[in-house]
Amino acid sequence: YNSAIREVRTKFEVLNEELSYKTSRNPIESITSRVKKPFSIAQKLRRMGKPLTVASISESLNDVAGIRVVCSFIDDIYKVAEMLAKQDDITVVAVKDYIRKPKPNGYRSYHMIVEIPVFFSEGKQIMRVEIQLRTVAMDFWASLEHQIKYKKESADRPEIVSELKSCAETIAATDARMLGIRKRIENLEKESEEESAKGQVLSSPVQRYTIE
Ligand code: 0O2
Repeated sequence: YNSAIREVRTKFEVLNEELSYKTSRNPIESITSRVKKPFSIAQKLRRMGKPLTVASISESLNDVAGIRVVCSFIDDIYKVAEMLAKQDDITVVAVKDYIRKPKPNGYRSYHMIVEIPVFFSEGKQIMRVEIQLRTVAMDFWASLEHQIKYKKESADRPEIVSELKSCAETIAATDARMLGIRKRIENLEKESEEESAKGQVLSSPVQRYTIE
């Protein structure tokens, strides 16, 4: 599972490096990963009514290898997810778009389950990896929500649930505004480049005359 994580991580790092040259900014802010702990694996298998065997882990669990990709803007998530999905050694098994359709508690992220071949000494093995893509803002909410809610019954009180959801909506609105600001700046830059290109065309006959 660690090897599968390494393969997928490298793919995202390569995409980030290439895109940062093309766009002069980093679409990916950070990449973290984890292999699910044996205790959590056992708990999940028991919950699913599956036997606690190695075969059962690889057949029933999609999230033993998990990688979290934190992007700068919402459109970066869809861009890098699409670029990964197009790679011919990657098979997308499932997608859950909790950005277009957030969870009732306000949770937002783009989840993908992918299969990737990993080459070991005895041959090739197809491994599954769960990828969570989210913005910095979505990650901020999910991390804090996980910390304050984890195993705490009082966190299920309706007023707390609704306050957390309202925070998620404020954060989502800010994400959308930040994307809007970036796009406006990009358009202004493009306009000014076009203007200066026009200026060069207008002045070129004079320059040519001077040179002749
Ligand atoms: P950990 O420690 O992150 O591994 P499936 O996995 O398909 O059987 P499930 O569990 O409903 O079904 O999958 P889903 O909805 O894709 O969510 C899996 C992971 O997303 C969770 O992993 C969390 O990391 C994250 N997640 C989902 N909902 C929430 C949420 O409401 N709040 C936060 N903070 N994170 C969420 P695990 O296994 O719970 O934990």
